[in-house]
Amino acid sequence: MKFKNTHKDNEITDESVYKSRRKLLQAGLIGSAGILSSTSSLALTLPKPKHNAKFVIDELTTEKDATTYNNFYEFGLSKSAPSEKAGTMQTEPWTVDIGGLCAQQGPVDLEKLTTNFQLEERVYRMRCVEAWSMVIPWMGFKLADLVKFCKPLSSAKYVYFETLHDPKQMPRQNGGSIPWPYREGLRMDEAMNELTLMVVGMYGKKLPNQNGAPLRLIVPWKYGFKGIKSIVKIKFLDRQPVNSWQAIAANEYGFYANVNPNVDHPRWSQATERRITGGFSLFNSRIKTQMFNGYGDYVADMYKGMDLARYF
Ligand SMILES: Nc1nc2c(c(=O)[nH]1)N[C@H]1C(S)=C(S)[C@@H](COP(=O)(O)O)O[C@H]1N2
Ligand SMILES: [Mo]
Repeated sequence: MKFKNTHKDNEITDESVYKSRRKLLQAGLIGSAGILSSTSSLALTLPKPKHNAKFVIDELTTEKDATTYNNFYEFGLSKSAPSEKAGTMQTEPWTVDIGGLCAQQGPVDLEKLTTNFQLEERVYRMRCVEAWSMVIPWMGFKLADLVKFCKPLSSAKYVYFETLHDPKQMPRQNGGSIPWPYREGLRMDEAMNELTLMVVGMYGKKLPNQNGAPLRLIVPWKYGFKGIKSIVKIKFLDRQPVNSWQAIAANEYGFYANVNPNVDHPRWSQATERRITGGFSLFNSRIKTQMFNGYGDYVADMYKGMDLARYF
């Protein structure tokens, strides 16, 4: 499998958009009417997203791989546990509780968010800290839109997120070594970055439960664990929060978790990754990991002057 260097996402031409659309067609991922054609048949109807041609990649992980090879520890540690066990999770209705250092306080219906903010479809690379990666067409709105809606105070420097905590629905929350609920956070400028998405769908459909339905975070220049799933709480803080993986092993997983081929995990190299297309196997192509997962043009400025080996 040949890997195409996709550094220049922001210089995508009409031709490459067409080519990638043709690839999706060939892979059977979209109908000829386009990748978004199935959204009208959803129970919770999502408004039609705008296809963002700036974020297209000439390669795509199959929907089957992206929805059966997952990390969602609330349902088990194996990659197949989420797709086997998350199906019964109740995701409608869904409210997000907003609080902390902001003017907008209290619960907000998810539907209000999906109708108030422009939904976009974007294809992003996703790089897990375990050194596998995928290319996934997400559907969502900018976290920046939600942050503005919350009217943060000037003292708010970080945004903090929590996953649903419901051991009746999430069997592994009854034990295990992770302090539940799963937690994540971003610095305010990271939250406001145009790449940062609140995701409600993938492959032109509503987000499957195993991928973090009905609302999850996607931060494509960071390791996958920053992409917290099934979000029920958002809080604005003046101090850097401790995210779940940092709480578990601070020497292995930091707060920033920017994809960085030059900073190895203490137990394995981060220089390359196994690109998952067509089923996980030892024969998946190994490709070079890109600094900031290839999104440096959009994000490198935020980390100027920071020692990225120290703030990993
Ligand atoms: N609540 C919660 N969110 C989570 C996780 C988790 O275990 N629980 N796993 C993270 C990790 S390690 C990765 S790589 C991605 C995987 O997302 P995917 O299954 O949609 O590919 O979700 C992240 N979000
Ligand atoms: Mo991950």
